Amino acid sequence: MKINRRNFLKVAGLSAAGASLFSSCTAAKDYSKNKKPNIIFIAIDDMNDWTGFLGGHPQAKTPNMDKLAAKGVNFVNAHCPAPGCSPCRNALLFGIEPFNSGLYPFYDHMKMDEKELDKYTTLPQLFKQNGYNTYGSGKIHHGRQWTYIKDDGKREWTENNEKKLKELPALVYDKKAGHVHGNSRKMAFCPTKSPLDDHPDYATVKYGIEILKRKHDKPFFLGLGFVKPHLAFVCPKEYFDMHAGPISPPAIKSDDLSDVPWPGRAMAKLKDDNRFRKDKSWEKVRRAYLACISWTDANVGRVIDELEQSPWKDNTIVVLWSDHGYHLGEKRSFKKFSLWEEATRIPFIIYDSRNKNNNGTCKEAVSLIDIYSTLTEMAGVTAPNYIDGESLIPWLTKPDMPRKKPAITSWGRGNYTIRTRDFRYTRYFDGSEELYNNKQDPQEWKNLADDPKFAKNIDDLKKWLPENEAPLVLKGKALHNVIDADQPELKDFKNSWENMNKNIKPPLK
Ligand SMILES: [Ca+2]
Ligand SMILES: [Ca+2]
Repeated sequence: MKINRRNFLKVAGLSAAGASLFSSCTAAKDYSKNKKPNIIFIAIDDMNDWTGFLGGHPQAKTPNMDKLAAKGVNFVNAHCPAPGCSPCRNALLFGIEPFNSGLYPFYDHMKMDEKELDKYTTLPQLFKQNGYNTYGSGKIHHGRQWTYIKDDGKREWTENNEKKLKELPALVYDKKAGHVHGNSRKMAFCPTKSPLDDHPDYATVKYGIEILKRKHDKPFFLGLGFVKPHLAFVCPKEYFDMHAGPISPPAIKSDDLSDVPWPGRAMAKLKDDNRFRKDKSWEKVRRAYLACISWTDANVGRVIDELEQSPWKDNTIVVLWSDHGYHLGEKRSFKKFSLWEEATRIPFIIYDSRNKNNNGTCKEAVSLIDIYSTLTEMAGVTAPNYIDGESLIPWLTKPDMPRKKPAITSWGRGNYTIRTRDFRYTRYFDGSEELYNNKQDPQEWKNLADDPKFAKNIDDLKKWLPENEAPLVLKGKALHNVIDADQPELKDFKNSWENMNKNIKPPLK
């Protein structure tokens, strides 16, 4: 790819970290001279660091993804642009931060203004416009039409598997073999009794394998979106059997929220935590989550094994990511929707089969917002001018190179967290703050924001907060489940806190 002015600035920006401009340019040049690579784009829903290659839980079993992480670059300090399916995927696929697009909460693409969507070129759409055949199956975008926006996928996909997935029968649950909250289809944590072919992720991989077996006269972009380990935590029994023993709870400090400001407390799902404590179901919930991650791992393995047997094995880039992390009791919370490590940190691997020496572990903070620039540059495709994020190509060749730019996660207008290699600084819309020294306190138990010793750290980190915030986009807005600058109903939350706290054992201070 030619270094145009925009890319030059990007490279120059990266070089501020200490790498020479010359070596960054060389890295980019090496990529540009190659034949167009194929891309396998693996999107995983709600998978946190409970994997072997990230070490978030000692009982995690993910041999296939571990192997992929070892072959490629394993970004162990990677974070989402927003801790919710819709805002994260809009940021990643449109290539723009929520504070620049105004797409802070959830949206229904079918109800959004066409002009709003027309501002952006999605990643698969861009590849399609640049000589690629694009194939999609499963949850790539968030929403009713997982793989496409508005127009039956025509702008993004040469072909997509949506119709077949829609025809799959509902999964049958073996409720007695696990835990189900009431009659809920969603709050279910148990094995399925359905044949493998009925599981959407299995069907998505089947489609992926079919694409890899085809003859291709153009480079391809294959998007495979897995819906597990998202709720319901259900998958074939075999994967529950892999996690039969007692499940260790994560490290939890029961009064952890006591030094957290009100907006942070409001993000914690105390009711869920309270319920699972009361009916003693936390272990079953965690077992089901580990089982679903192992199930996802098996599906990833099927695609990678097929790739290795295929003619594309030496000219394909695999990028694997999850849209955000997950709380399983830490900070007295369940699910995502917060600005702590559990919710922002995600699995993120780039394996470039053309450059098999590009492997290792990157501990610098990176964001999924960087995928757009990275993939387009690797493939020699020119990205639109509005794109946020920076190419991670320099870190594919030198994963331990220091990086200046931190990862920024937004959750509602006004709520931001800045993650560097060693620190996390969070500022909520009302000005309240948190600071964690992740190197010494990986659980983020001790909020240091009021400690004068760290005033300089806060000043330095604050500089990365967005200078301008795009106004919230109203049309097509769906779930808006965060207290933020646009719905600052803190007073109501404070009033209800007393009542909620009465039922929490031990009560929070
Ligand atoms: Ca998700
Ligand atoms: Ca704390």
